[in-house]
Amino acid sequence: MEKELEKLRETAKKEIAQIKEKKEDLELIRIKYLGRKGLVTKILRIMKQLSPQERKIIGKLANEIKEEIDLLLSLKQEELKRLINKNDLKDDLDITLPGKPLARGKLHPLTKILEEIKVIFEKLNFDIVEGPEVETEYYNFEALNTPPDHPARDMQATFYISDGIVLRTQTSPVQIRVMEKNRPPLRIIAPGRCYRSDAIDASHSPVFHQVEGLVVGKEITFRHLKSIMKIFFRQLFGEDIEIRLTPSFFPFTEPSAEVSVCCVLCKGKGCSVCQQTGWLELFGAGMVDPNVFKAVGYDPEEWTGFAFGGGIERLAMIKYGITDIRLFYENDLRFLKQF
Ligand code: 2NM
Repeated sequence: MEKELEKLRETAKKEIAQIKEKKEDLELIRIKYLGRKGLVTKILRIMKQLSPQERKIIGKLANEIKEEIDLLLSLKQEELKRLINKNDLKDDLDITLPGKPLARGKLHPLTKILEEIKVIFEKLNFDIVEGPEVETEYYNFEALNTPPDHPARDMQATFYISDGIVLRTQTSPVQIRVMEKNRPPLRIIAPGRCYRSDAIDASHSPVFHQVEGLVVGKEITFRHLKSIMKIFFRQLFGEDIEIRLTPSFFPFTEPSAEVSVCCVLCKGKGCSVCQQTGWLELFGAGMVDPNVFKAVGYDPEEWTGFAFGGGIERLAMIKYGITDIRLFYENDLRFLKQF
């Protein structure tokens, strides 16, 4: 009986050692030896028929074998698990493969054209300045020679935060702040977000962007203004572009002008974008009004200067052929992916 048991132990050990990969084989061996009708179980069942002496020895041995098989089976199970994991890695995961490409973001068309504008003016030695979007009426209007009865101060056009506090309607208040803090000569552009309480349509938005420029120095003339405008628009739209200046009015400049470029779409022949005129009015401009210089403590007899400004959306719409200003603010990927 003892010999039989030892033989059982050896064959079980061999069989467990021979298992290569199939987890089911483990279960078959467990049933063969330790199951309800298993070989070791059977011996433990017939114990009652043995003499007390034999029962003691055989019982001990049978229990030992049972525990040993149990242990070997669980060790083998762990081994198989490790092996399977290793094979899975080998078969399914090639860690040398390049990763899935991530969708790449692009610059917003307004950011893109603003970058271009900044580069053009930086090359012309302009400094780029920024300032607050929430302004006092003084910086947004008073200092810019815009009297309280001017149409631009109408409640309809300006967003009031509280008494005397507005959302800036232009970026020129930034230039007032720079002039207050610095002595001439000065050469700056002030780009940024502006607000006007306009009805929304294809070419108007209550939130929009402007870029305004200012040059102050000794004997700065209207010819300098025209020259800078020509250089700027030719760099932005192409070296063959013609520009023209026509009379206009702004409270903060005298004389004032509209700066137009020959329509880039129809080359001046007349089309729907230029309303058959052949010209696109893009910037306002003029010689800084002496009253503006007085407001910032510059002597208008000593210093002269020119200023100009216009909407960035309009420039981008013409440059990229965009026909509705609202597209800039809707974050539609089908639109944004095109630039
Ligand atoms: C424009 C048109 C004309 C302008 C004037 C000034 C300042 F501060 F010097 F008075 N800054 N910007 C100006 C002049 C802006 O935008 C349509």
